[in-house]
Amino acid sequence: MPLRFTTAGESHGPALVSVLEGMPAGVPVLATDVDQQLARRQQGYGRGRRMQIETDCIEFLSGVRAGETLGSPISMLIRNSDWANWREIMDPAPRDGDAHGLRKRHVTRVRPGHADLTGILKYDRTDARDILERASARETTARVAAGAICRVLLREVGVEIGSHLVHLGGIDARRPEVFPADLNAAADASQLRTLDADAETQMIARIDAAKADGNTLGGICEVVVAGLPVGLGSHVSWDTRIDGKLGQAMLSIPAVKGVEIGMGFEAARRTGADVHDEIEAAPGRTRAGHVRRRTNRAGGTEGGMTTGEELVIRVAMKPISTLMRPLGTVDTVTGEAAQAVAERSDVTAVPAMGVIAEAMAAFVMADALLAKFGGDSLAETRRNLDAYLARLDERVDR
Ligand code: EPS
Repeated sequence: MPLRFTTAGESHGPALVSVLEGMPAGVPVLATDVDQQLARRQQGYGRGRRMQIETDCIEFLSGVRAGETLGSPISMLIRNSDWANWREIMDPAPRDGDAHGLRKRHVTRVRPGHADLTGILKYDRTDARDILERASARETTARVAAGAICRVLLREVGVEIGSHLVHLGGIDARRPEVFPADLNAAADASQLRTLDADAETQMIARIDAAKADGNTLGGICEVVVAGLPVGLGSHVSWDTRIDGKLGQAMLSIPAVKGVEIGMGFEAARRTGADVHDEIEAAPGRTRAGHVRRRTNRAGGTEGGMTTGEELVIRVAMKPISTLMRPLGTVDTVTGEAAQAVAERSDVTAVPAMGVIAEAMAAFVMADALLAKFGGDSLAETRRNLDAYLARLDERVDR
């Protein structure tokens, strides 16, 4: 069964729901495994007041019993604390509105860069709240919940995922030559999830300046996946290539506009000799097929498959489109020129985006792992993986 997940819920509705289907039975999961990831997503300098209102945690509704997955769909509920303040506005029951049928806190001064305008035109709505409540990045909480379960499966087979922030609002962070042993422990210790303390100080000053100016900032995070076996994904068809799956997953994160794997766009500017990673024998590196790339400019994929080197993905997020110093727009009811609505929002959410990108990477890699090794139970998945690794060993023993 392919691994898939879906989410439901509006930003100020009663709750979010995450449903993950196709996870084998016997994966040891606790609610705290998920809650820890949700807490990581709530961090980051530059968030607005909403993150003080919420303390995200899940309730398992199905699919987990006595600390283990059952193989059935795993559904998780995450309540929105802020709903208490929005009951009337978000009430599913019909309520009288004004002459246009608009309720309190309606949005017609659509924000440039947001889903507001395109959404109301496509779905034929008058109030952009009908669009923005779902377009809100609040939805990513439910993605992180699904990703947290995928992450446990990966951990069980020796795969670890981390991330760090490499750019914010025009300031680059220095990338260390060698990553700390626990990348996330090091990144999470920083308010911006960056490994460069000097850059962090400058970034914080830039966030403060943007806030004072009613402006917003974007940035770039790097996701690193270690321990993957060679051969996840496939060269045989366009929709089995792992690079394509990662691209789709990352570009689906709200406000993400770019993805690079390994050297990414820079590879287009260099010659082949300066791009491709030379290969040498490395007995004992079973997961990479007993070889090593002298460099990892490819970022862990060749031919749409994992190489067994670290997977390195950079994800670029544009500045948030809700500005407290609003941009010019049109009021979609009156047709007149207006200033866009200035709803409460964040100045930047790039550190959180890194955690969301980790979750999306966890889903893509868990899906690719199960596509190759299958298994209705974790033990069966492991047996199949072990048999494959044994075959990789056999090839060098010939
Ligand atoms: C968001 C606006 C803000 C953010 C929100 C995303 O929420 P609110 O409108 O309630 O102030 O805090 O992010 C989250 C709630 C979250 O959990 O990440 C938006 O418009 O996208």
